[in-house]
Amino acid sequence: MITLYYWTTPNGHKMTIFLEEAGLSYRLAPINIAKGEQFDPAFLAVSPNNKIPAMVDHEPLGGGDPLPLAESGAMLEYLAEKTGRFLPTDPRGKYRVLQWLYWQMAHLGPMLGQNHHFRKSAAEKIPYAIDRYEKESERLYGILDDQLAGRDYICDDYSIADMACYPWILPDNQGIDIGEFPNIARWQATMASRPGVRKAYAIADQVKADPVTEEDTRKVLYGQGRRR
Ligand SMILES: N[C@@H](CCC(=O)N[C@@H](CS)C(=O)NCC(=O)O)C(=O)O
Repeated sequence: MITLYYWTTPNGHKMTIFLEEAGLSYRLAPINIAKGEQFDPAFLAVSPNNKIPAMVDHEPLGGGDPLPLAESGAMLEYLAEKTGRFLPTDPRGKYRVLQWLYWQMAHLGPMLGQNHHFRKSAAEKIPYAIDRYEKESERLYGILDDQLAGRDYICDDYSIADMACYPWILPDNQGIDIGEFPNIARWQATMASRPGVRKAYAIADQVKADPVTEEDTRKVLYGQGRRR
């Protein structure tokens, strides 16, 4: 059994997508990050960087005590290794998927996150910052679109790279004209039609029933300094 510490954000969706696709049994522990629940000491013991997603695997790979794990990239890699699914075992195929997984973790997620922050969340609209992250988002969409040309999935077979990238592709929020990226649009439709993906988003809709305001979000999430 796995306990998934979760909220309804792109990084959270990655994990419900994996768990639903693999049919693993898990318990959802919602952590409402707009209400500050990520600073609860019990959660910090699992996720020292105060971010969702995180998990505890009560029957871990290799045996022994329950395994706490944070960082969605590491969690996806761990679950792929544990189940033997969604990550090739041959070295060439495996590292190709990991290359795109780390690309998502290092580029797509952080840059589109900044795009969202400066376009939507920041109280002060700063043209330089909006322009910078919009251009970088367009650049990254272009890289992904090229990779998807002639392929159903990012690395041919469905993998954790697709699960990591898909939740971040939100063109309407990111100032992106998806018409310019036809391979992404096609892949997005394929992803959206997968039963495991549909289930993951249905779970998010249930959890989201607990609404938060932009004001709550601003107070709790932005301007966090050193934790003492
Ligand atoms: N690199 C981390 C990023 C996780 C992350 O940024 N989580 C956000 C929600 S998407 C969060 O928990 N924020 C709470 C906070 O900043 O206090 C991962 O991929 O797991």
